[in-house]
Amino acid sequence: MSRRLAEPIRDAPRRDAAEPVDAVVALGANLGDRDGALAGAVDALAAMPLTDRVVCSDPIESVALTLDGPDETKPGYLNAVALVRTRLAPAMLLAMLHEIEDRHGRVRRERWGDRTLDLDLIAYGDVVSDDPALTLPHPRAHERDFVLAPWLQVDPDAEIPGRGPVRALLERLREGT
Ligand code: PH2
Ligand code: MG
Ligand code: MG
Repeated sequence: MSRRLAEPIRDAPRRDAAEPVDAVVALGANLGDRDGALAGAVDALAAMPLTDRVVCSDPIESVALTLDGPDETKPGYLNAVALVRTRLAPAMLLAMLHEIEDRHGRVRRERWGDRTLDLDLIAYGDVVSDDPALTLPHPRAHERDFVLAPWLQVDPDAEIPGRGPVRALLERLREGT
């Protein structure tokens, strides 16, 4: 091979691996050892490949939201939000969240039913996607105070792509406007 042909390859800019992205994961549990499930999930998030930082909010108590609205008769939830810096692609990250849920005995029976552990991918950087397999940002995150409040704790300047600052969304929700 001539030197001329080889050169462009040798001089081509190096393709770096994907840049890390800040993903937002909501954690929830309303059955069994809720504290243990959330703590175990944070450890499992930190142990994911291509993931170098996990910061989790304090857990908060919240009333179970059902398809018919808040239900005080259901076991209460412990919710938290984790910021996860990762180079995992969104679909791979989602698959890993499901795997962690499964390891915590998650049973998928009823939509919005009681659960030992729920891990929802709320945002992945500023990606906006209406893919039914993974809608980003999460289509209902902006209307859930149990997501917005802990998110604000770990990132006071957080924004939901296409919706605006989390702080303003939470204020609006609490004012009921
Ligand atoms: N998750 C649900 C359904 N209802 N209610 C509360 N308070 N917290 C949750 O995380 C939650 C819920 C389905 O994902
Ligand atoms: Mg959920
Ligand atoms: Mg879920």
